[in-house]
Amino acid sequence: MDLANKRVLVVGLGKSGVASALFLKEHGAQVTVSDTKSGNELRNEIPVLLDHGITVETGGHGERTFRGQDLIVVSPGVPVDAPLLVQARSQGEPVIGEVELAAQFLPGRIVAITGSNGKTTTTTLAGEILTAGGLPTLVGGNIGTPAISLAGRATVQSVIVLEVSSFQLETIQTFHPKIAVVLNVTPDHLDRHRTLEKYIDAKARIFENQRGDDFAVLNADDPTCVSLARRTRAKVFWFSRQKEVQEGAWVREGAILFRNVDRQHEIMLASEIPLKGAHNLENVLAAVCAGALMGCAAEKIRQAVHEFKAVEHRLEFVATIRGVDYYNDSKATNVDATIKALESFPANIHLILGGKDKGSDYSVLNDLLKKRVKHVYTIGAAAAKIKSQIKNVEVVHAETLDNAVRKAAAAATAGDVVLLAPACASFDQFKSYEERGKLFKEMVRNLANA
Ligand code: UMA
Repeated sequence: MDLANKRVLVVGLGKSGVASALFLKEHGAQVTVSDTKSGNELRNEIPVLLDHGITVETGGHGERTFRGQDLIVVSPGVPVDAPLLVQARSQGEPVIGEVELAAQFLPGRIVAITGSNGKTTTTTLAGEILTAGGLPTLVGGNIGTPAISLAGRATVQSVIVLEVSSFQLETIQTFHPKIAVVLNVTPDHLDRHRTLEKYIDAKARIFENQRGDDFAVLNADDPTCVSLARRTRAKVFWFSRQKEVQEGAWVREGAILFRNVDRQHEIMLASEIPLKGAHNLENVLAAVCAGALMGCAAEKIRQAVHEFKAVEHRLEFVATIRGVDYYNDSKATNVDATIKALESFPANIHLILGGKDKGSDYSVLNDLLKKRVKHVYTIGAAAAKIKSQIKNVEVVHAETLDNAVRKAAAAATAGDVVLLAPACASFDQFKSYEERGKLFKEMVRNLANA
């Protein structure tokens, strides 16, 4: 794509928007950025853009701004059916997402990882396996480093591991992963996609440009992943923690095996995985597949998994205070992630739930709440909806995270677990799930000093 003197509009001035605007400007485009937030809210982002000669529109998207553009690049958080985007498309203006822009400028092979849960852990681990295997590896995408910001560093030898979300996949055109991993698909982001079917369709776009010499890595234990196998032209490798697979990774008598055609390798013992929870075994199996398919030696894969530390905000152990264990799973932003977190502890859990609702059904937690949870502490905008849908457990309305931590700490006794696994997005009370997790950890550490 030749960007020289092209008029390009970037919609959204978050991480993706800033990185895209700077990249486009550097490649000679005439760039405008538009965001609904006020100039004051964006005071940290604006100066660097103005310094680079980028035009900035704040406080809303002007209709005229969208007219006559040669290209519109949208941030993942911008709904694809926003009226101004629909209108721009109808006038023949190409609309792509930040990941698609990156795809057009990233040399090297892409390993793309999607799924409703486990993406961040699997992306990070796959990056470490490939690095241990001696491959020049870059990691980015939904994990927090916009894919476009890797474009300057990647070469044809690079392996680029990208966490990709359904939002990002909705706006691809040529994005073509050598390996596409789908970890699982459970209801999420229904406020944006409206139906589960549309959410699955967005995820399935990860295969759209794959060919017969590419690979799809799918979870044999997840019914939606099994049905997705029909939607790819790539060669399918499976992973399973429950059964043997023909080609891919599985567990036999406690050992993780990988088989490709007729060659079978023992990678490591499942007991060597330093992460809690059955879902993390799935994440490891998926990352093992990606590493093995890229040619990494079994010993290097084992070493990388063995040395892997839990990703921050993903069932992250924070501290033991007066015999109570505190875990930060702020990244559990949907109900399925909360289920996986609850399944990681046998009983006596004090669960902090709530935040911005995404159209979720919280009643699916009821069975686990009954068996494993002592109290639920609700916070944020979703609190009333959660209270109306859950049962079998005492619900304490805490409103804020700070209050929830203090109430849980007061109620918990030695041997209990206080778990932040909120099943909701963070944006009603926090800037991001990272900010929510960091504050939780700070509050817990303050308890230790109290
Ligand atoms: N905005 C508009 N108009 C709109 C909507 C939003 O101007 O109609 C503006 C907002 O005012 C804001 C900006 O767009 O200033 C934010 O854009 P964004 O939401 O796309 O956020 P980024 O900072 O660019 O972060 C995005 C991803 N965010 C989302 O998908 C919501 C980040 O994933 C990702 O790390 C980052 O790109 C780099 O790739 C976060 C996320 O929550 C972690 N992802 C979801 C998830 O994991 O479940 C999909």
